[in-house]
Amino acid sequence: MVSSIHNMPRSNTQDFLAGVIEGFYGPPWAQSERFQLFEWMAQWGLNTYFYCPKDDCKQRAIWRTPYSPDEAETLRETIAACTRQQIQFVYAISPGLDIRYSDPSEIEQLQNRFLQVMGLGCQHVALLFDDIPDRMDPSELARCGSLASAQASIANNLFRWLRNRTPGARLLFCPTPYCSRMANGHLGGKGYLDTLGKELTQGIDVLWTGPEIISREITVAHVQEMGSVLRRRPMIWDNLHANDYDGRRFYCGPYAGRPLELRDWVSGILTNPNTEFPLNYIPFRTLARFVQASDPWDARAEYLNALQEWSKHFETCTQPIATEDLRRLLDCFYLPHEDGPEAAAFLLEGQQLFEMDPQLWGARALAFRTNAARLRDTCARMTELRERPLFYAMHRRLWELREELDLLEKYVGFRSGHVDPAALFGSDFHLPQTYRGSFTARLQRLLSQTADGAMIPTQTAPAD
Ligand code: GDL
Repeated sequence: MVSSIHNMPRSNTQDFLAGVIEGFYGPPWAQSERFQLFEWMAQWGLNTYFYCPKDDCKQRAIWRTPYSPDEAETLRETIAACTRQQIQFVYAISPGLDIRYSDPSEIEQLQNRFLQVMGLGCQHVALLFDDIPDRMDPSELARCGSLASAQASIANNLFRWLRNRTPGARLLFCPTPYCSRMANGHLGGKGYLDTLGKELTQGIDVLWTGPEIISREITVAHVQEMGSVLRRRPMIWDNLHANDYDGRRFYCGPYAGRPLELRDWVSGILTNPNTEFPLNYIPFRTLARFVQASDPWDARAEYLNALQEWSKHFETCTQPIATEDLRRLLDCFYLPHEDGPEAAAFLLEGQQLFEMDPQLWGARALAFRTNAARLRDTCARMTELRERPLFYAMHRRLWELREELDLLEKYVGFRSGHVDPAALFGSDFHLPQTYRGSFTARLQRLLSQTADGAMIPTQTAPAD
């Protein structure tokens, strides 16, 4: 399997793209946030910014409609800001929702868009076919042979055109199955990736998110195998810190679950992070360190260093927040598959207490209540942050955490008070309808997920 030149270690690090994808669902970043990003990137050595917010309608939903003069001006400003910081700007378009693959006028539409952004100073472009229906109109399918062939043919055509105009320009391509789980489920049709690997012109980069959309780990063996299938080193589109799929979470843990050697087997690493820009300091900082590090990668140590830097953004209008309080709080918003160690220890203590007879809790109950109350108070203190956008970005999730900590603290207090074990606990602050409510929450309670991922009907009647 591991045989071809595509599996030879990288030799030319200048071609290695390292940086940030603005590629999530939800509100795109503000210009001021992008400018801050570019400053950080330049300072930390990240070289690529990839523009493809899913909810820039002209990027995806109405991709044929040109940008208005105002919109074009905003893009021009963004591209110029990148250029000033020597960051490569990549403009991506996602025509897959309704493109007619075999209609040559569609290629013209794509060229027109690329011409528009090139006129604004952009050099590198991308063609994305993620999150689209994987079925083609039968007559189109008959003409093109397969979805993979249809997409490859469009990309090859554009690549030729692009390179004729600008020999150094890059074209990045996101396949319809962009992780192993999708490929294994034959999304895009059987053999999609094989066909793509064979038919896509060499020189076009292929984006890949790893074994999963949100990959806990990406190993060297995995990308070597993908390199063989795709016949080129994959370009990692990393969703490790993306949070657009769950409004209750955000991730400010370190870049983790990827060995440093990964860098030798991919053509770049680009992260598509939290939708809320202010929450991304540690994801960006630790990715930048990862790209340049030479020591063995210690994700927690890197996290703590980055947190030290980020803590300056947590200045308040009253007393400072203690470093350990900030660390405990942010450990609750760590990584998708992993709580930070301090949050994990707190949760474990809660689980163990609840498995015990409250009569035996003793000093453990008091310690748990003290920790819960302290964490709850740290949540409350975030309202004092001077950097308001940072507070606003976290606020809803902090409120939710605060409610839960408050409830737990009260519950453990009640049960430790030598009450009749049959006595029912209630809280005036956590009432039906207004606490843990919403139609969506009620729907969520209809099905439960087992540890291995199976969905089963929830046994108990859903309460509100
Ligand atoms: C996706 C989308 C991305 C989204 C992410 C996390 C890719 C290639 N596409 O599937 O836009 O932000 O998941 O929800 O990852």
